[in-house]
Amino acid sequence: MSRIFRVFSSSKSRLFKSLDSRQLVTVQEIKTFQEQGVVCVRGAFREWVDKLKKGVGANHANPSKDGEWLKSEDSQTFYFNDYFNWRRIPEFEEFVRSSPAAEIAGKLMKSEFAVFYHEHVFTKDPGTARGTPWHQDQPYYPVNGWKNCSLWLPLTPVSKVSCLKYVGGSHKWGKWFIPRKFASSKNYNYDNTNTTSKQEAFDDIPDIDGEPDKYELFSWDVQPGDCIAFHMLTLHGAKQTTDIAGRQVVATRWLGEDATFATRPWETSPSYTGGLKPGDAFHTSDTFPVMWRSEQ
Ligand SMILES: O=C(O)CCC(=O)C(=O)O
Repeated sequence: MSRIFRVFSSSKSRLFKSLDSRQLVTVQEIKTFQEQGVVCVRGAFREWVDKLKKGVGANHANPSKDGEWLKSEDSQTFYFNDYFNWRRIPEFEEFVRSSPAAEIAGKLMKSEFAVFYHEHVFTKDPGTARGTPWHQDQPYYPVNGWKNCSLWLPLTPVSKVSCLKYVGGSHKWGKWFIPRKFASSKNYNYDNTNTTSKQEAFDDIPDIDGEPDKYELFSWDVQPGDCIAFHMLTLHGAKQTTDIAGRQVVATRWLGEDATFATRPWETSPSYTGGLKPGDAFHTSDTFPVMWRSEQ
């Protein structure tokens, strides 16, 4: 092959690669995710919606030991959540292995590779009064490291008022907050006056609803197949769902090359350790497989 042809064909393949990547996630979306801690990516998963709905049906019919049906106080309606079922629900496994989720997450995290942590189903029945308490995800998890990402993927149309709200930039505050139980919206038991190092110090979540003007809040009207990608330290929460069809969501959680196993002052969820000890890298455990690698 002549040198000119080789140069042309390699720049051509680079061009196609960058076009292909742009279709999945743009440079601007990566920048927004990094700076704001949350970004809405439109339409990447439309062809996966029916399959994921089937998976949610299977999950509802047969929840795991961690599945929770949280009843509304005023009606027979429920807020359901369950996680880590992808190995026994084929529709979820196919999504995790074959959809563009791993690549999108890997690129947003700016990671060499994307490790799959777990999937998480959230469904709200039409009319349920249950909201989602403000929280960050990472304090619940036995995960340290900066490169991480959740893809929150609605399977029903979700209006801006029923959507999660995200506090822009909160992933960079350098603060970790005490987790709250979804059942009661109350803090986990934790005495933050009794800590020996800053690293162990977890704060109370500020009163975001009481002073919304103090924060840059993001939320969107989203359609099935869109996704909202957010950092595991980004504060988020939701009011009750007013959408007629309720709201069905599958979130997938992804970790990058710097993610290591950690302990917390409470029982972490998921409880699966994959045999990891504190400080071990997640990608060294078969429980948390690498699903995508950068070609660079
Ligand atoms: O959709 C919800 O109600 C909660 C989702 C959530 O908190 C999450 O994906 O981390």
